[in-house]
Amino acid sequence: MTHTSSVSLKTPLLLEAIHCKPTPRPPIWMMRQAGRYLPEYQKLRQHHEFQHLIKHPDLACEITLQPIQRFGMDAAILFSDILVIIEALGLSFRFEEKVGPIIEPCLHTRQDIDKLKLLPVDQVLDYVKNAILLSLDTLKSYQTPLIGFAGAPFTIASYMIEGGSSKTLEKTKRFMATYPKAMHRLLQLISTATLDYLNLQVKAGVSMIQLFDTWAGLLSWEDFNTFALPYIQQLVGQYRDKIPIALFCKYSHAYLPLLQALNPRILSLDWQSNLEQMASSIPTHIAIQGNLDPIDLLCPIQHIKARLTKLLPIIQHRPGYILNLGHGILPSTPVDHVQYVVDWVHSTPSMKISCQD
Ligand code: 1CP
Repeated sequence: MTHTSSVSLKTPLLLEAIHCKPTPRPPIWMMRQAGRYLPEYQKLRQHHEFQHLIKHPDLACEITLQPIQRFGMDAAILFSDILVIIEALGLSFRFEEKVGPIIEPCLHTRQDIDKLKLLPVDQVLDYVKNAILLSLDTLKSYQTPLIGFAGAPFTIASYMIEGGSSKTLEKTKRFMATYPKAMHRLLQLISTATLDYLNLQVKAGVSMIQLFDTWAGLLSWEDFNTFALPYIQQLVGQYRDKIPIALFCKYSHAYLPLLQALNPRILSLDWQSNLEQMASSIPTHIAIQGNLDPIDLLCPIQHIKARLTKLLPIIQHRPGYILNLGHGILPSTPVDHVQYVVDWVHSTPSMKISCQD
């Protein structure tokens, strides 16, 4: 199904939900909605490297728009990657099929960190600004807001130290234990770069920022408090009055009270969190986003329907709810299952509370 522009001039549902206003139905978008499960993305990918796609604003814009055109999602997320920021610190990355990201050179010692220099973010990542500007221009006719994003400092630091993906963060944890001061210098440097990067995105016109601390949930309570939380706090603190920020951290149910205490505008819950409990315990001025298990979308439609039906009490009674997954959509997800979820949300019963105010 192809969705074309709407003629209504109403505030987009996403923006209403971010401000915790009642909406006739919840807005929906999906983490990693622009990507590998889409045949139209795969087609482009046959001809171009991932890097080429993110660095060419016309292609990045085309991919950003794909889930809007195909499904009618209520928000677009810029097609890019959290790792682009490391280029502003003089490192480079590439993606290898079946391996994932490879970061070069990766960091082994204190001296490696002392050698890092922050390059001008607005010059190095000018292509991101151009991709945002082009996407916003094209999104106008769909009246769909654009979400920008960044990795939180801990997650970015972990890629720089591991040199790629890791399920245990062994090197990062050893580095933190051996060189805690150097780790803080690294985190502060990334934080400064990220502030500039968010500034670039906000100035270009995104409506919301999703901050991904994907791997901070692998930390112990003490390490989370020492190495992840203060840097998320810096970013949320600096941007609270400038743009709504959604905080996402995989395996974060234990840390949700800490994230909530930062008073972000939106909490993006992973699929292990008890959404019903969170919907009643998180203060109603904080919007919540989530949290279907991405694997639910690989299951039969009846199962997906049952999962969605369970969301009804939240949809009908909790203003400030954004329907999303609890992590990124998987490459093997059938597109008709994504369409089913979007269609279900579009036809879902209205909120039982007034949508007038
Ligand atoms: O075509 C390909 O082979 C590249 C696959 C791909 C895609 C489509 C990667 C490599 N990144 C992306 C896009 C991407 N990455 C987006 C685009 C917008 C959208 O959401 O549709 C976003 C927001 C990201 C964010 C991202 N990249 C995160 C945080 C979100 C999360 O999933 O936790 C992380 C951890 C990354 C690193 C990364 N980039 C790509 C991959 C496969 C990974 C994960 C590797 C790993 O597991 O360590």
